Amino acid sequence: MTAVMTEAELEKDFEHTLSRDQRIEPRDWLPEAYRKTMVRQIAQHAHSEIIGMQPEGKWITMAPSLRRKAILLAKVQDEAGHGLYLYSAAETLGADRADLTDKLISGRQKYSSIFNYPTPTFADVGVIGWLVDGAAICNQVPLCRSSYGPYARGMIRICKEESFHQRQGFELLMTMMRGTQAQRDMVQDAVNRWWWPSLMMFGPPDDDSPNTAQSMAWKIKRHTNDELRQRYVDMSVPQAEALGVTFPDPELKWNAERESYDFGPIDWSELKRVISGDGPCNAERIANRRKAQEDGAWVREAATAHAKKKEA
Ligand code: BYC
Repeated sequence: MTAVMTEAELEKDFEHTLSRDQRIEPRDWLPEAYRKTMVRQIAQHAHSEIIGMQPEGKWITMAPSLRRKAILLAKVQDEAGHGLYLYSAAETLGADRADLTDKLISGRQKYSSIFNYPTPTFADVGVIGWLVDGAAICNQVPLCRSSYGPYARGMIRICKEESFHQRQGFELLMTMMRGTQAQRDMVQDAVNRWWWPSLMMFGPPDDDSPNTAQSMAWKIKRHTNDELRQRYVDMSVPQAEALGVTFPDPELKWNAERESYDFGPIDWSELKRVISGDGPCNAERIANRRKAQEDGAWVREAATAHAKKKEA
Protein backbone atom coordinates (compact mmCIF):
# COMPACT_ATOMS: atom_id res chain seq x y z
CA MET A 1 0.00 0.00 0.00
CA THR A 2 1.39 3.42 -0.88
CA ALA A 3 1.36 5.98 1.90
CA VAL A 4 -0.53 9.19 1.12
CA MET A 5 1.83 12.16 1.11
CA THR A 6 1.02 15.17 3.23
CA GLU A 7 0.84 18.65 1.67
CA ALA A 8 4.20 19.53 3.24
CA GLU A 9 5.81 16.45 1.66
CA LEU A 10 4.27 17.24 -1.73
CA GLU A 11 5.56 20.79 -1.50
CA LYS A 12 9.03 19.48 -0.62
CA ASP A 13 8.92 17.14 -3.60
CA PHE A 14 7.92 20.06 -5.88
CA GLU A 15 10.80 22.21 -4.57
CA HIS A 16 13.17 19.27 -5.02
CA THR A 17 12.12 18.90 -8.68
CA LEU A 18 12.79 22.61 -9.23
CA SER A 19 16.14 22.52 -7.44
CA ARG A 20 17.31 19.70 -9.75
CA ASP A 21 16.22 21.78 -12.75
CA GLN A 22 13.71 19.14 -13.75
CA ARG A 23 10.34 19.94 -15.30
CA ILE A 24 7.02 20.11 -13.52
CA GLU A 25 4.58 17.96 -15.52
CA PRO A 26 0.76 17.94 -15.61
CA ARG A 27 0.62 14.72 -13.54
CA ASP A 28 2.67 16.30 -10.73
CA TRP A 29 1.34 17.99 -7.62
CA LEU A 30 1.95 21.73 -7.75
CA PRO A 31 1.08 24.64 -5.46
CA GLU A 32 -2.11 26.49 -6.40
CA ALA A 33 -0.21 29.80 -6.67
CA TYR A 34 2.23 28.24 -9.20
CA ARG A 35 -0.71 26.93 -11.24
CA LYS A 36 -2.38 30.36 -11.23
CA THR A 37 0.83 32.13 -12.29
CA MET A 38 1.45 29.64 -15.06
CA VAL A 39 -2.12 29.92 -16.38
CA ARG A 40 -1.84 33.73 -16.24
CA GLN A 41 1.40 33.83 -18.21
CA ILE A 42 0.48 31.12 -20.74
CA ALA A 43 -2.97 32.65 -21.33
CA GLN A 44 -1.51 36.13 -21.84
CA HIS A 45 1.05 34.66 -24.18
CA ALA A 46 -1.61 32.74 -26.17
CA HIS A 47 -3.83 35.84 -26.37
CA SER A 48 -0.82 37.85 -27.64
CA GLU A 49 -0.23 35.38 -30.45
CA ILE A 50 -3.90 35.45 -31.48
CA ILE A 51 -4.38 39.23 -31.21
CA GLY A 52 -0.92 39.59 -32.78
CA MET A 53 -2.29 38.21 -36.05
CA GLN A 54 -4.25 41.41 -36.63
CA PRO A 55 -1.63 44.15 -37.20
CA GLU A 56 0.11 42.18 -39.97
CA GLY A 57 -2.98 40.24 -41.10
CA LYS A 58 -4.38 43.53 -42.38
CA TRP A 59 -1.62 43.54 -45.05
CA ILE A 60 -2.26 40.06 -46.49
CA THR A 61 -4.65 41.37 -49.13
CA MET A 62 -2.42 44.39 -49.89
CA ALA A 63 1.02 42.72 -49.99
CA PRO A 64 2.93 44.07 -53.02
CA SER A 65 3.69 40.69 -54.68
CA LEU A 66 2.56 37.07 -54.67
CA ARG A 67 5.82 36.11 -52.91
CA ARG A 68 5.30 38.63 -50.11
CA LYS A 69 1.67 37.56 -49.78
CA ALA A 70 2.62 33.87 -49.44
CA ILE A 71 5.30 34.66 -46.83
CA LEU A 72 2.99 36.88 -44.81
CA LEU A 73 0.14 34.38 -44.95
CA ALA A 74 2.47 31.64 -43.65
CA LYS A 75 3.73 33.88 -40.85
CA VAL A 76 0.27 34.90 -39.68
CA GLN A 77 -0.83 31.24 -39.77
CA ASP A 78 2.19 30.38 -37.61
CA GLU A 79 1.02 32.90 -35.00
CA ALA A 80 -2.40 31.19 -34.94
CA GLY A 81 -0.61 27.87 -34.41
CA HIS A 82 1.41 29.31 -31.53
CA GLY A 83 -1.79 30.53 -29.89
CA LEU A 84 -3.30 27.06 -30.20
CA TYR A 85 -0.30 25.21 -28.71
CA LEU A 86 -0.32 27.67 -25.84
CA TYR A 87 -4.05 27.29 -25.13
CA SER A 88 -3.43 23.52 -25.09
CA ALA A 89 -0.60 24.01 -22.59
CA ALA A 90 -2.96 26.08 -20.40
CA GLU A 91 -5.53 23.26 -20.60
CA THR A 92 -3.00 20.85 -19.04
CA LEU A 93 -3.26 23.08 -15.94
CA GLY A 94 -7.04 22.73 -15.84
CA ALA A 95 -7.88 25.97 -17.65
CA ASP A 96 -10.83 26.01 -20.01
CA ARG A 97 -10.11 27.48 -23.45
CA ALA A 98 -13.56 29.06 -23.88
CA ASP A 99 -13.23 30.67 -20.46
CA LEU A 100 -9.81 32.10 -21.39
CA THR A 101 -11.26 33.61 -24.57
CA ASP A 102 -14.14 35.12 -22.55
CA LYS A 103 -11.59 36.65 -20.17
CA LEU A 104 -9.66 38.15 -23.09
CA ILE A 105 -12.65 39.73 -24.80
CA SER A 106 -14.11 41.02 -21.56
CA GLY A 107 -10.77 42.65 -20.63
CA ARG A 108 -10.11 40.39 -17.61
CA GLN A 109 -6.90 38.96 -19.08
CA LYS A 110 -4.10 40.86 -20.77
CA TYR A 111 -2.21 40.48 -24.04
CA SER A 112 1.04 42.11 -25.10
CA SER A 113 0.95 45.90 -25.31
CA ILE A 114 2.81 45.81 -28.64
CA PHE A 115 -0.21 44.67 -30.66
CA ASN A 116 -2.13 47.87 -29.87
CA TYR A 117 -0.11 49.96 -32.32
CA PRO A 118 -1.25 50.58 -35.92
CA THR A 119 0.40 49.33 -39.13
CA PRO A 120 -0.14 52.16 -41.65
CA THR A 121 2.55 51.10 -44.17
CA PHE A 122 4.01 47.87 -45.54
CA ALA A 123 7.31 48.69 -43.82
CA ASP A 124 5.48 47.96 -40.55
CA VAL A 125 5.26 44.31 -41.62
CA GLY A 126 9.06 44.19 -41.93
CA VAL A 127 9.63 46.06 -38.69
CA ILE A 128 7.24 43.78 -36.76
CA GLY A 129 9.22 40.78 -38.07
CA TRP A 130 12.58 42.32 -37.26
CA LEU A 131 11.92 44.14 -33.97
CA VAL A 132 8.78 42.58 -32.48
CA ASP A 133 9.68 38.99 -33.35
CA GLY A 134 13.28 39.83 -32.38
CA ALA A 135 12.11 40.94 -28.93
CA ALA A 136 9.87 37.88 -28.71
CA ILE A 137 12.83 35.57 -29.43
CA CYS A 138 14.94 37.31 -26.79
CA ASN A 139 12.17 36.84 -24.24
CA GLN A 140 11.16 33.33 -25.32
CA VAL A 141 14.45 31.48 -25.82
CA PRO A 142 14.99 31.38 -22.02
CA LEU A 143 11.36 30.22 -21.66
CA CYS A 144 12.41 26.97 -23.45
CA ARG A 145 13.99 26.22 -20.03
CA SER A 146 10.92 27.29 -18.09
CA SER A 147 10.00 24.91 -15.27
CA TYR A 148 6.58 23.91 -16.61
CA GLY A 149 7.15 21.07 -19.12
CA PRO A 150 4.33 21.65 -21.65
CA TYR A 151 5.11 25.41 -21.83
CA ALA A 152 8.88 24.86 -22.19
CA ARG A 153 8.43 22.25 -24.93
CA GLY A 154 5.89 24.39 -26.81
CA MET A 155 8.37 27.24 -26.69
CA ILE A 156 11.04 25.26 -28.57
CA ARG A 157 8.94 25.01 -31.71
CA ILE A 158 7.60 28.53 -31.30
CA CYS A 159 11.14 29.94 -31.11
CA LYS A 160 12.19 28.10 -34.27
CA GLU A 161 9.28 29.65 -36.14
CA GLU A 162 9.92 33.08 -34.62
CA SER A 163 13.48 32.93 -35.94
CA PHE A 164 12.13 32.47 -39.45
CA HIS A 165 9.75 35.39 -38.83
CA GLN A 166 12.57 37.64 -37.75
CA ARG A 167 14.70 36.76 -40.77
CA GLN A 168 11.82 37.43 -43.16
CA GLY A 169 11.24 40.84 -41.55
CA PHE A 170 14.90 41.76 -41.87
CA GLU A 171 15.05 40.54 -45.48
CA LEU A 172 11.93 42.57 -46.35
CA LEU A 173 13.50 45.70 -44.82
CA MET A 174 16.84 45.06 -46.58
CA THR A 175 14.96 44.93 -49.88
CA MET A 176 13.15 48.19 -49.13
CA MET A 177 16.43 49.84 -48.06
CA ARG A 178 17.91 48.96 -51.48
CA GLY A 179 14.89 50.61 -53.15
CA THR A 180 13.93 54.27 -53.54
CA GLN A 181 14.42 57.13 -51.05
CA ALA A 182 10.67 57.01 -50.36
CA GLN A 183 10.99 53.33 -49.37
CA ARG A 184 13.98 54.04 -47.12
CA ASP A 185 12.03 56.86 -45.45
CA MET A 186 9.12 54.50 -44.92
CA VAL A 187 11.39 51.99 -43.16
CA GLN A 188 12.95 54.67 -40.92
CA ASP A 189 9.50 56.03 -40.04
CA ALA A 190 8.30 52.55 -39.04
CA VAL A 191 11.47 51.97 -36.95
CA ASN A 192 10.85 55.30 -35.19
CA ARG A 193 7.32 54.25 -34.28
CA TRP A 194 8.11 50.68 -33.12
CA TRP A 195 11.41 51.07 -31.24
CA TRP A 196 10.11 52.32 -27.88
CA PRO A 197 7.02 50.05 -27.83
CA SER A 198 9.30 47.07 -28.57
CA LEU A 199 11.36 47.90 -25.45
CA MET A 200 8.11 47.94 -23.45
CA MET A 201 7.31 44.36 -24.51
CA PHE A 202 9.74 43.12 -21.85
CA GLY A 203 7.46 44.46 -19.12
CA PRO A 204 7.90 47.08 -16.40
CA PRO A 205 11.35 47.78 -14.90
CA ASP A 206 12.50 45.22 -12.34
CA ASP A 207 11.77 47.44 -9.34
CA ASP A 208 8.18 47.80 -10.54
CA SER A 209 7.57 44.19 -11.62
CA PRO A 210 5.40 42.49 -8.98
CA ASN A 211 5.66 38.98 -10.46
CA THR A 212 9.37 38.65 -11.32
CA ALA A 213 10.80 37.57 -7.94
CA GLN A 214 8.37 34.68 -7.47
CA SER A 215 8.49 33.63 -11.13
CA MET A 216 12.30 33.53 -10.97
CA ALA A 217 12.19 31.49 -7.75
CA TRP A 218 9.87 29.01 -9.49
CA LYS A 219 12.19 29.04 -12.55
CA ILE A 220 9.29 30.08 -14.78
CA LYS A 221 11.29 33.18 -15.75
CA ARG A 222 15.06 32.71 -16.10
CA HIS A 223 15.98 36.39 -16.43
CA THR A 224 14.44 39.63 -15.22
CA ASN A 225 12.62 42.07 -17.53
CA ASP A 226 15.53 44.55 -17.49
CA GLU A 227 18.15 41.87 -18.23
CA LEU A 228 16.27 40.73 -21.32
CA ARG A 229 15.58 44.31 -22.44
CA GLN A 230 19.31 45.08 -22.28
CA ARG A 231 20.14 41.91 -24.23
CA TYR A 232 17.65 42.98 -26.90
CA VAL A 233 19.12 46.49 -27.21
CA ASP A 234 22.65 45.07 -27.51
CA MET A 235 21.51 42.63 -30.18
CA SER A 236 19.49 45.20 -32.18
CA VAL A 237 21.96 48.08 -32.52
CA PRO A 238 24.42 46.26 -34.86
CA GLN A 239 21.45 44.98 -36.89
CA ALA A 240 20.19 48.56 -37.31
CA GLU A 241 23.66 49.59 -38.48
CA ALA A 242 23.70 46.76 -41.04
CA LEU A 243 20.30 47.86 -42.26
CA GLY A 244 21.21 51.55 -42.41
CA VAL A 245 18.55 52.85 -40.00
CA THR A 246 18.82 54.62 -36.64
CA PHE A 247 16.84 54.24 -33.42
CA PRO A 248 15.01 57.35 -32.14
CA ASP A 249 17.09 57.63 -28.98
CA PRO A 250 19.78 60.34 -28.69
CA GLU A 251 21.09 58.69 -25.50
CA LEU A 252 21.79 55.32 -27.14
CA LYS A 253 25.53 54.75 -26.96
CA TRP A 254 28.09 52.03 -26.28
CA ASN A 255 29.29 51.84 -22.69
CA ALA A 256 32.73 50.21 -22.79
CA GLU A 257 32.79 49.66 -19.03
CA ARG A 258 29.49 47.74 -19.01
CA GLU A 259 30.13 46.26 -22.47
CA SER A 260 26.54 47.14 -23.31
CA TYR A 261 24.57 49.98 -24.84
CA ASP A 262 23.18 52.69 -22.58
CA PHE A 263 19.74 53.88 -23.64
CA GLY A 264 17.39 56.75 -22.76
CA PRO A 265 14.48 56.62 -20.30
CA ILE A 266 11.38 54.66 -21.30
CA ASP A 267 7.99 56.35 -20.95
CA TRP A 268 6.43 53.88 -18.51
CA SER A 269 3.21 55.91 -18.38
CA GLU A 270 2.66 54.90 -22.02
CA LEU A 271 3.02 51.19 -21.16
CA LYS A 272 0.56 51.57 -18.27
CA ARG A 273 -1.92 53.38 -20.51
CA VAL A 274 -1.71 50.77 -23.29
CA ILE A 275 -1.96 47.83 -20.86
CA SER A 276 -5.00 49.37 -19.21
CA GLY A 277 -6.84 49.48 -22.54
CA ASP A 278 -6.14 53.01 -23.75
CA GLY A 279 -3.63 52.36 -26.55
CA PRO A 280 -4.17 53.48 -30.16
CA CYS A 281 -5.83 50.21 -31.28
CA ASN A 282 -7.02 48.36 -28.14
CA ALA A 283 -10.73 48.81 -28.86
CA GLU A 284 -10.36 47.74 -32.50
CA ARG A 285 -8.30 44.64 -31.63
CA ILE A 286 -10.80 43.41 -29.04
CA ALA A 287 -13.82 44.24 -31.23
CA ASN A 288 -12.31 42.14 -34.05
CA ARG A 289 -11.58 39.25 -31.68
CA ARG A 290 -15.11 39.40 -30.26
CA LYS A 291 -16.62 39.39 -33.76
CA ALA A 292 -14.49 36.38 -34.78
CA GLN A 293 -15.67 34.56 -31.65
CA GLU A 294 -19.33 35.34 -32.43
CA ASP A 295 -18.97 34.45 -36.11
CA GLY A 296 -17.43 31.10 -35.15
CA ALA A 297 -20.20 30.14 -32.71
CA TRP A 298 -21.99 27.93 -35.26
CA VAL A 299 -18.77 25.98 -35.96
CA ARG A 300 -18.25 25.26 -32.26
CA GLU A 301 -21.92 24.21 -31.90
CA ALA A 302 -21.69 21.91 -34.93
CA ALA A 303 -18.41 20.36 -33.70
CA THR A 304 -19.91 19.75 -30.24
CA ALA A 305 -23.05 18.18 -31.74
CA HIS A 306 -20.91 15.97 -34.00
CA ALA A 307 -18.72 14.85 -31.07
CA LYS A 308 -21.83 13.99 -29.00
CA LYS A 309 -23.34 12.01 -31.89
CA LYS A 310 -20.10 10.06 -32.37
CA GLU A 311 -19.90 9.32 -28.66
CA ALA A 312 -23.48 8.03 -28.66
N1 BYC B 1 2.05 44.01 -22.28
O1 BYC B 1 5.28 41.63 -12.95
P1 BYC B 1 5.41 41.72 -14.44
C1 BYC B 1 4.62 37.29 -30.42
C2 BYC B 1 1.79 42.86 -17.31
S1 BYC B 1 3.55 37.27 -29.06
C3 BYC B 1 0.98 43.71 -21.54
O2 BYC B 1 6.75 42.02 -14.98
P2 BYC B 1 5.51 39.02 -15.53
C4 BYC B 1 4.11 37.69 -31.73
C5 BYC B 1 2.07 41.51 -16.67
O3 BYC B 1 1.42 40.49 -17.37
C6 BYC B 1 4.61 36.96 -27.71
N2 BYC B 1 1.05 43.38 -20.22
O4 BYC B 1 4.80 40.37 -15.06
C7 BYC B 1 2.80 37.45 -32.09
C8 BYC B 1 1.56 41.74 -15.28
O5 BYC B 1 0.14 41.72 -15.29
P3 BYC B 1 -0.79 40.83 -14.28
C9 BYC B 1 4.22 37.64 -26.46
C10 BYC B 1 2.27 43.37 -19.68
O6 BYC B 1 4.47 38.08 -15.99
C11 BYC B 1 2.33 37.91 -33.32
C12 BYC B 1 1.95 43.19 -15.02
O7 BYC B 1 2.07 43.80 -16.29
N3 BYC B 1 5.17 37.20 -25.47
O8 BYC B 1 5.75 37.01 -30.25
O9 BYC B 1 6.47 38.55 -14.51
C13 BYC B 1 3.16 38.60 -34.20
C14 BYC B 1 3.24 43.32 -14.25
O10 BYC B 1 4.38 42.80 -15.01
C15 BYC B 1 3.42 43.66 -20.40
C16 BYC B 1 4.82 36.77 -24.24
O11 BYC B 1 3.67 36.74 -23.87
C17 BYC B 1 3.29 44.00 -21.75
N4 BYC B 1 4.33 44.31 -22.54
O12 BYC B 1 6.39 39.47 -16.81
C18 BYC B 1 4.49 38.81 -33.86
C19 BYC B 1 5.96 36.29 -23.37
N5 BYC B 1 4.48 43.58 -19.58
O13 BYC B 1 -1.04 39.56 -14.99
C20 BYC B 1 4.97 38.34 -32.62
C21 BYC B 1 5.56 35.56 -22.13
C22 BYC B 1 4.00 43.25 -18.37
O14 BYC B 1 -0.01 40.65 -13.04
N6 BYC B 1 5.37 36.42 -21.01
N7 BYC B 1 2.68 43.14 -18.43
O15 BYC B 1 -2.04 41.62 -14.12
C23 BYC B 1 6.39 36.90 -20.24
O16 BYC B 1 7.56 36.63 -20.48
C24 BYC B 1 6.02 37.73 -19.02
O17 BYC B 1 4.68 37.49 -18.72
C25 BYC B 1 6.29 39.26 -19.24
C26 BYC B 1 5.77 40.00 -17.97
C27 BYC B 1 7.76 39.52 -19.37
C28 BYC B 1 5.52 39.81 -20.43
